[in-house]
Amino acid sequence: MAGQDIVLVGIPMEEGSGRRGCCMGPDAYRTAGLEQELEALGHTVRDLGNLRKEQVAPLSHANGAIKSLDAMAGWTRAINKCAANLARDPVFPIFMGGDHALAAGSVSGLAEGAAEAGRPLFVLWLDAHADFNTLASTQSGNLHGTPLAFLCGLGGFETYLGRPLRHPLVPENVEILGVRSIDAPERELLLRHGVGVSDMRRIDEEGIAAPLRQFLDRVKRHNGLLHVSLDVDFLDPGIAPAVGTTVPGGTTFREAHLVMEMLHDSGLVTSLDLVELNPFLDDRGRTARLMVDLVASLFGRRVFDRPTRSF
Ligand code: B3U
Ligand code: MN
Ligand code: MN
Repeated sequence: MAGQDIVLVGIPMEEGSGRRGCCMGPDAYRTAGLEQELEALGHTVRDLGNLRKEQVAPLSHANGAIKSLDAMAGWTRAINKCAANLARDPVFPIFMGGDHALAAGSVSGLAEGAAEAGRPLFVLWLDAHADFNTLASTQSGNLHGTPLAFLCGLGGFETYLGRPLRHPLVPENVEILGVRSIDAPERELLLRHGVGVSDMRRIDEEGIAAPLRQFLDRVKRHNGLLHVSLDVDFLDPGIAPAVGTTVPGGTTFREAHLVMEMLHDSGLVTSLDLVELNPFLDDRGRTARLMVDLVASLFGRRVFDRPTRSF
């Protein structure tokens, strides 16, 4: 992964979460020095600035709990086009959110690029939640709880793109890691569709490296592209308070860095979402800085490199 051409895209979307503040996420990453850290590791970085959502005529749904469906559709369409274009270039896109609903656009666009390249797209979803609600099943109405169900081709999401999803993910090619909060209907849907799920129970028993290694082996065997979607609430709220939906019992500082280092060593990762950072809730920028440090680990920063010996 040395010397990559990285493209940063700011996505100040917050309508998918139940509260305000994620719109400041992209600027918090800039302030925390994401670009400079990546350049210091020998990569080239181009910041495209912030994307804007498309304007969509008002949309409604039978589920009256649903919030901001028009905004969701406008963002998904804009992000999808941007991601599909970036997927055709030999660059590594980082989508700086923004709430997790943005992944409906980023991953659907990247899936179009993967299909054109004739390679399967795998997704590692690092999250306290499964984000596998449908428009019919969501009780909160917060659409950041739905992108993975949309991306796996579940029905009823036609409003998001205003057309059918061209390249749904194969649910077996998705691994949700670190999950510890799943709604009852989500549990049923995850099982029915065969999505890979490694919950905190498994991580406690086997360590975080075991499920990750298994998944990475699968990606490698299939010559897949690998997208990583990193939700701040994957981390324990004690180290990452700047998120609207904290769930106790999250990954530790050491587990999270190990995941990033293993991902780096695999050489398989081709794109990244950074989502759910709410700078309004942060404690002197510490969550933003931790996220930047994790990205640095993903891009090759390490504690101690032993030079390879020639004898
Ligand atoms: N599953 C719940 C909670 C939730 C999902 N994603 C977040 N929270 N961040 C829901 O609202 O769909
Ligand atoms: Mn999420
Ligand atoms: Mn989450």
